[in-house]
Amino acid sequence: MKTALITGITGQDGSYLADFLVEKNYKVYGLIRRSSTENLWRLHHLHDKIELIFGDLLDHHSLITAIQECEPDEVYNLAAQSFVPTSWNQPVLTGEFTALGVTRVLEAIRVVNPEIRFYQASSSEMFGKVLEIPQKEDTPFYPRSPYGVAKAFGHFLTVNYRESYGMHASSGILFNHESPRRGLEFVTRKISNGVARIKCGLQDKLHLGNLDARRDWGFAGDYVRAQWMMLQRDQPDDYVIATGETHSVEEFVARAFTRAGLNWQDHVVIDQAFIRPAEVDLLVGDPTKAEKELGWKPEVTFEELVDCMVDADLEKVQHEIETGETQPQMKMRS
Ligand code: NAP
Ligand code: G4F
Repeated sequence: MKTALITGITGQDGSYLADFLVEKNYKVYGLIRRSSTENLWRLHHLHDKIELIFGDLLDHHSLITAIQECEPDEVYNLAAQSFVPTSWNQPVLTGEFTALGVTRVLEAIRVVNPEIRFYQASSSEMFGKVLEIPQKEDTPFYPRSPYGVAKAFGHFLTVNYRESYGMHASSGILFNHESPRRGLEFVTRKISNGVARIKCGLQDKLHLGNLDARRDWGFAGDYVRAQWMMLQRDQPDDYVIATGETHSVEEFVARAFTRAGLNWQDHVVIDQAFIRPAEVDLLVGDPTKAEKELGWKPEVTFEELVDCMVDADLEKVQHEIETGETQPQMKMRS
């Protein structure tokens, strides 16, 4: 039985990766940070199948202790401040988590056991103002947010530890991936949740920013499979993980409202509060290397992804109404 430690296990990808590794008969540990309110909703179904251990990417000592206690074969570093707009409001903290946090994890591995295999959650946000279409592993980076800059640091540090110390450190350059477990602040889930609430009469308008931005959207369940595949290779390397298709936010909106039998033009309001200081206009990845070397292919199409997110939120909102558990929508300015 192999052992894995996942940082960021409470997040979208962490929960899908935990599902995947439990299914593969791994002993799974998840690193969580202390919180005054419970935030384990994505993991409840795994309560007797994984173990949680306290630690924080800001606290080097806690990472060393966690790795010593779990004795993992593989570490998946998914923890990060991952919301792009927050990176302009909290650029220093974003650098601490998302950039220097990678250094702390890699150093902890190097000190405790450099044979541990390491996965770094790099991002297509590093391509930013893209210098090539589609984006490949060797496309130069031009990040457009403090988040993108921090991810570029983590990416090159991973390459550097591989080259400096011969560590089995791989970096997945993942394009946007979504699911019913996506955080409510990201545009896809904001849309699917908004559609469900409008359909159920809980709100009438959905405030959004730039509808022209284009993203290469895939399903998170497909993408965590690629993360695991990278660590099974004899040689560590970097891989673009993407569908190769790009769609605008407007296309996502139109499909989501149609799925619920609504006309998006009746409900969507363009709100300057959601326009970013610098935008990433177009992302589309070329996953050829991952297809050839890992044998990885996405299985869920864009249309299936939108439909499954809307259906899941419709079911969730209807259930909340039936059980009287509906929560007021808090106003968030980004
Ligand atoms: P997510 O849902 O926002 O989850 C982020 C995770 O990081 C949460 O578990 C969070 O814990 C944890 N975390 C944040 N700061 C931490 C700290 N200081 N110490 C320990 N844990 C901390 O993100 P995701 O969508 O699953 O993405 C996973 C990773 O892939 C992230 O690194 C993200 O930047 C990267 N990525 C995501 C995408 C995408 O489209 N989803 C694409 C490319 C790359 P709390 O629950 O305590 O906040
Ligand atoms: O869903 P988003 O917030 O995701 P974004 O910025 O592309 O970042 C996500 O994907 C990255 C991979 O490329 C990850 F590394 C990162 O951690 C995160 O998971 O925004 C997508 C697009 C943007 O162009 C944004 O301007 O949607 C546009 N948008 C339009 N209206 C909106 C809104 N985004 C949000 N969050 N909220 C809006 O109201």
